[in-house]
This record gives sequence, C-alpha cells and structure tokens, in this order.
Amino acid sequence: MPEEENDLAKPARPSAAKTAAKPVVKPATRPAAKSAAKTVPGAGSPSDEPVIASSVAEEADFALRSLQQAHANHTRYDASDEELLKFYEQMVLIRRFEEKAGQLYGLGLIGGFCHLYIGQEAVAVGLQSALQEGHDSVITGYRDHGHMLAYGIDPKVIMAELTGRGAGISRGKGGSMHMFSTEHKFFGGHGIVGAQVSLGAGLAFGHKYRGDGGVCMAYFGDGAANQGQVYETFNMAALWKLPIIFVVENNGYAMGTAVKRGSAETHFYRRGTAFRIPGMDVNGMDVLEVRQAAEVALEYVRAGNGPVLMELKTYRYRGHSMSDPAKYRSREEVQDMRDNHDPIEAAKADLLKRGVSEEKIKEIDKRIRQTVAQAADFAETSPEPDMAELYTDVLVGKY
Ligand SMILES: Cc1ncc(C[n+]2csc(CCOP(=O)(O)OP(=O)(O)O)c2C)c(N)n1
Ligand SMILES: [Mg+2]
Repeated sequence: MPEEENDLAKPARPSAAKTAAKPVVKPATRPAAKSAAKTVPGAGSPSDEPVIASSVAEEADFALRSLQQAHANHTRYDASDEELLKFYEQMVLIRRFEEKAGQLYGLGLIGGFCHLYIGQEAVAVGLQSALQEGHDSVITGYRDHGHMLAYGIDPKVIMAELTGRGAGISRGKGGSMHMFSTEHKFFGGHGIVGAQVSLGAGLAFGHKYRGDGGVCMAYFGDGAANQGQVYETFNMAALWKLPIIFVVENNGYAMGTAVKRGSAETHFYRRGTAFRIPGMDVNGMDVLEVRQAAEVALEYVRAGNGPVLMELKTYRYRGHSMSDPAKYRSREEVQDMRDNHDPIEAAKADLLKRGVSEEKIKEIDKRIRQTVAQAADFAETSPEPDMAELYTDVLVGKY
C-alpha cells in the first residue's frame, strides 16, 4: 500500500501538529497591512481590528492570517491584457446568461427553483481561472450556473438543463440546482445547504488518495457557514491535510437574513482557527484580487499543507431565488453596489485604463449576447427527455 494511504489510515498522534509541513508562506509576526476588501452592507465590518499572530493562543506554527500577509504584500494579480479580457468575457457571459435565465423563468419556461449569481461573478471567475479545469474539482450549492460557466461548460447544455430538456447536462432531470459534469470535474449543484462542504472533503480525500495533485474548491454561503457539518469537515480536512480550499461566498444574506442577524462571528475567514486552518478575507468584487488570493491559497494547499478557508466578500443583486420579494434590504443598498462596486464595470474600467479599445470590449459584449441567445434558443427548441428516462438514473435497491 502506498505511504499516502497508510498515512490517511493512521490514527492521529499527539505530535502531529509539530511535525506538520511548514507553510510555504512564512507566518506573520507583525500586524498585516489592511486588506483592500471593501465593506459589503450586511456582511460584517471590514477588517479593522488587530489581526495576525499577536494572540498568545496562536502557537508559532500557526497564524490565522499568515496567508493574508502574503496576499496583502501583493493584492492584485498581474494579468496580461489578454487574461483580463478573458476574465471580463467570462463575467459578462455569466451576467447575460443569468439575465436570460431570469427572463425564461418569467415566461414559465423554467420550472422549480432558480437562484441567480448576478453580482458574484468575480468570485467564480477569479478563483477558477487559477484551477485546472478537468483536473481540480469544484463543488458548490444551488447557486451554481456561474461556477459551471467559469469552468468552461457549454452554456447551451446548462440552459437546456434549466428548461428541463433531454440535451441538458443532467438530461433535464436535475434542473437549476442539480447539475453535474464529471468530465469537467464539476460535482454539483447541491440543494442541501452545507452538504457540498462535506462532499468536497471527500473529493479532496480522493485527490490525496490517488496522489493526482488535484485540489478541491468547495464553495458555500454565509448562511451555510453556520451548519454543523461544516466544522466536522474542517476538523477532518485539517487533520488529514486534505487538498481543499473552503470558499465562503459572503453575499451578505442567507435568504432574507442579514449576516449580522444570523451569525455570532461575522468574519467567516476566522472560523477555521480552532482547526488551525489559515483564513483569508478577500474583496470578491475585484476579479484580479480574487485571482491573486487564489494563487496564494493554491500554493499553500498544493504544497501539502492542508486546507485554506477563504472568505470572499461579495453581493447578490437579485433576490435569493426567483420568488424573493427582497423586503429585507433597501433599493438604495442594491443600487449602491451596482453603481459603485460592480465587478464587471470595474474590469471594464481597468481595461480602458490599460488602453484596450472600447471597440474590442463592445465586440466581446456582442459575441456574448449571441452566445446567450443561441443557448436560449437551443434550450427552448430541443426536445424534452423521453418518457423512458423516467426510469433511468433512479437508485433502486435494498438497504
Ligand atoms: C439543510 C438545509 N436547511 C435549509 C435549507 C433552506 N435554505 C435554502 S437556501 C438557504 C440560505 C442559504 O444562504 P447562504 O448559505 O448564505 O447562500 P446564498 O443563498 O446566499 O448563496 C436556506 C436556509 C436548505 N436548502 N437546506
Ligand atoms: Mg449568502
């Protein structure tokens, strides 16, 4: 049996923490520069408190903010013009796709639940652009269309899944919340809040067991972060040094509950402290900051140091799902985020500042509109699944 498997099977030894592989980034010894993360209404206060390893509770080999320090030293990814254009294109694709999905839902062409990702585009694009599609695993909750598009999955088969057609990525039987592609190593799409975190640890265990060098990125929301199984998972992932990045997409609300109303600790990046998981708080509205944070986290995880917990401060512009009247927040709050913190507008402004022509940007916008129109057309016109499909993919057995 390879040593890797042996290690995983061994019971924990008291000396395990001491023999832990050293972090690739030196633990911080003085307060970090303030994070560039901006305040998101309802998402807890910004990182204005003393941070880093000043606390006596933190031992020399663990500093909660060690990776934050590395991130603060170099906050934004040095993207080439081509890379930034690609990020812009992917974010615009998600935005237009979601707007179209919203329209189709309004027309009654999409049934069941549908949760839109509008506003949060920079998170999936920034993080997943640093992953190797088809090699590293991605798993998320029900707000999943953006993560699939960011992993290069064809918009047509995602849209056809939304309309319940046989050509959909889950053959029209999963719908918005339950999409899956083993080929791309996208493992869903989960309707049970928090479940994807434990499943993500299983995927990371698989990477470690096979020794394939892959990493799992497990996304969950600020509301899911209060689930018990999340902490059981943190414990096992840290104990076994699993290659996993836990990503809290803190969009300020869990359905109609603002973070401050539902969470005793609103700084989600701190929630791994008890398990010696380093935390990072990142401005999720800036695609280049997100990408740079991913670089730091991935270097640490790929080096065999175990998990990282990232908190991405972001915001959802639309309601929780299509049936949300959004009475728990003001229109002004939403408008302020749209006007002053929009990730797509910010990337566009960056591109123009670099001297990329407005024409080039318009070309992308036009191309994406066509792509999305074609996806919608395909989703509306392709046939529904055969009746015989009612009896496939159904688990039948004795327990
Ligand atoms: C175990 C479980 N409990 C409750 C629900 C109902 N529910 C669906 S979404 C949601 C809120 C989750 O909010 P958050 O984790 O912040 O994710 P967001 O919707 O903001 O992306 C709840 C409570 C559920 N689906 N599963
Ligand atoms: Mg939320």
